[in-house]
Amino acid sequence: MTINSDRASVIAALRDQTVELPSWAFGNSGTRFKVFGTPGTPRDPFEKVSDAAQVHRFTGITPRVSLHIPWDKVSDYGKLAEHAAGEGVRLSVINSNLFQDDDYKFGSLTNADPAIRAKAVAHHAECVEVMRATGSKELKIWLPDGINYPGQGDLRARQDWLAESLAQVYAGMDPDHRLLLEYKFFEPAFYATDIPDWGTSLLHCLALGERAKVVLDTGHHAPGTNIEFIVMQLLRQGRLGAFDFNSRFYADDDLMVGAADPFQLFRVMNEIVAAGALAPDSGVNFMLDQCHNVEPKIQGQIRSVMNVQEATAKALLVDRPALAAAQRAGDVLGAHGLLMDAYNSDVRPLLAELRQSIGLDGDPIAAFQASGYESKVAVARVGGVQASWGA
Ligand code: PSV
Ligand code: MN
Repeated sequence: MTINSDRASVIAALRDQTVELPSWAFGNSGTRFKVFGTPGTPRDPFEKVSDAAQVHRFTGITPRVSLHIPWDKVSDYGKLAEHAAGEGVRLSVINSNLFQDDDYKFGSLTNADPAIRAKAVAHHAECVEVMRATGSKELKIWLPDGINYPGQGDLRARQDWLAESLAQVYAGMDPDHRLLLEYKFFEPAFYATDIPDWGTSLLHCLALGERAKVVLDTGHHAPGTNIEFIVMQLLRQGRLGAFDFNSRFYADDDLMVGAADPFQLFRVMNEIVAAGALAPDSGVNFMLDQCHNVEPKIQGQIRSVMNVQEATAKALLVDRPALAAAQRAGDVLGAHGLLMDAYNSDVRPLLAELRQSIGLDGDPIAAFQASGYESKVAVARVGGVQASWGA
């Protein structure tokens, strides 16, 4: 077996890694058939942030929380930011919402009606205000717009309206703000989505300017898509702004990252490491975008973070000089074997050691379970309305 033997550099890279958590992962979620409640589910953004902080407390690598507006609307964002700081985390990416207003039935930033497009642009101005109040530097837009039937809308006009609307949103942002533009191949629209792929997202980002970057949600591709190729290509262009990590078996399942296809996650992290994009100043924000329908939510987030760490550690174990030599020599099986040597390494002892070296328990899930937090909040959080995806 041949792997990278520079253990110190592997540990140093892992020590610097961070993952951002989504506030909505801590609320209830489900399918269109049923949303199950869970004792102790947060009832407001403050409680969601407290739960997110638990993940950071036990993994040590999740110091940031993304918010979704209006789901996380509060009257005093300064107070929410202070609450986060008190819990040892900070508020980060602000996600806009263009999919839950009746006016957006036929589109938001792409609507044929200029008044509705203006309303969608104004929503982003509101999100930028939230960014100023929370200190967030990134605005994330996922566009649900699209059409269900051929002929229903003018594909080209919708792109033009989108470009115009996005330019207005971008113009309203501060010079140190970044716009993160997410793509998704289908759902809620079934025939044609207005930003269905990385190419469309990239074209809009290029038209907007340097501070517009693409978000790659791992669940937003057709089955069989080579996601690591997209990662490599966006990195080459300096336009990979962020990941929304999750797993999919069929559609946009939003399951725990690394659960469906740990080898794919490794291949993605392999491109990241190969391009030097793991470094904190690389401009790539590694985020989770998941829902925990049936598993305990905080533990689900901890497991996901551990899966990302394991894939990263394996990617760091690739013997890159040996791999480059094998690739150049046309040694097909040798090169493939080098990748598989890293992938098949058991990195769990290394990660446990890393955690212990920063004063954490080597087993974050067991330590969290032993902390009694879940039963404490189940008793404390009675009454009120449990937060839910979409509320
Ligand atoms: C859309 O499916 C998406 O991936 C976007 O990132 C949304 O903001 C998020 O999910 C909400 O769950
Ligand atoms: Mn997403």
